[in-house]
Amino acid sequence: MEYKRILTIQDISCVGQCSLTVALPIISVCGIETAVLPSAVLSNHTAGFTGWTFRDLTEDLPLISDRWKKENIRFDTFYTGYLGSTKQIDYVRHILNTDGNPNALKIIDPAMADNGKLYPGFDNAFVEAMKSLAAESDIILPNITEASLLTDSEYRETYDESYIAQLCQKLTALGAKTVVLTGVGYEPQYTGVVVYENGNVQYYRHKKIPGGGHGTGDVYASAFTGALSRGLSVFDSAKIAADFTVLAIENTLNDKSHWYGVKFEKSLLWLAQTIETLAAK
Ligand code: PXL
Repeated sequence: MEYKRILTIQDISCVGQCSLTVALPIISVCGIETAVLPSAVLSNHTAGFTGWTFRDLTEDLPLISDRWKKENIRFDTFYTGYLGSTKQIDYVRHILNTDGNPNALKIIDPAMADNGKLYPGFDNAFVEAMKSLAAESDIILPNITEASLLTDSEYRETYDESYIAQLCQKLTALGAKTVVLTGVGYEPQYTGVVVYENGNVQYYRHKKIPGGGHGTGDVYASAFTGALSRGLSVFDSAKIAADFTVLAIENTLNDKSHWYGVKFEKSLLWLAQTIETLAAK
């Protein structure tokens, strides 16, 4: 097996089970070398706590990248998540275009919004900058809120297949090659993921667990990236990532004190075994 090296660029939320603290274990357990570039360091994530510290690492990004060039370090895949500033997005685009091996894959999770709202601290300028990163993606992994912001579409809580198809088409018109749209549910008790690839729509429906959980977008994107990097198809990777995320949410449901994230750790073995089995086929 070719041993792949991924670079994931997102924040370290020291507590909160999101971004790098989930990406690193999840991608590693898939059998992929995972290098990290922290966009910022926060005491905890910004969803539900009363406050947080925020150390912006924007100006470290080009310095770190220059060092890697001197060491001749290159990456096979890039996976970006929560980014700390609008200026940082320009640096990240440069890194994605200069620090990769030929044909390096760009997976972009435009982590900036959910449930119809931007996360605290983000504004329209950030959305505009994110569009430029999305435009260069091989695979983009938005939720419906992020997809509507990136495509200047109305955000809807209830919708039909044509609304979803339009979001996907508009994202590809922006420049994204393949779309993996999460949190798409047409019936109250189900949610799912839409894969839009080469003009074809595929849908994987799975159960919806009320009270979903923070950080699940990052858990999902990390498992997807790991599975894809082991040679599984986009749709199979999207399915495995969904099943893994559902397991993590189920592990967490009975613990109300664990409201800030999902307990994915106990399902890592399941993920590793599932991917090993499928990758060997
Ligand atoms: O899970 C997305 C995410 C990542 N990083 C930080 C966040 C959030 C969501 O709120 O606040 C710092």
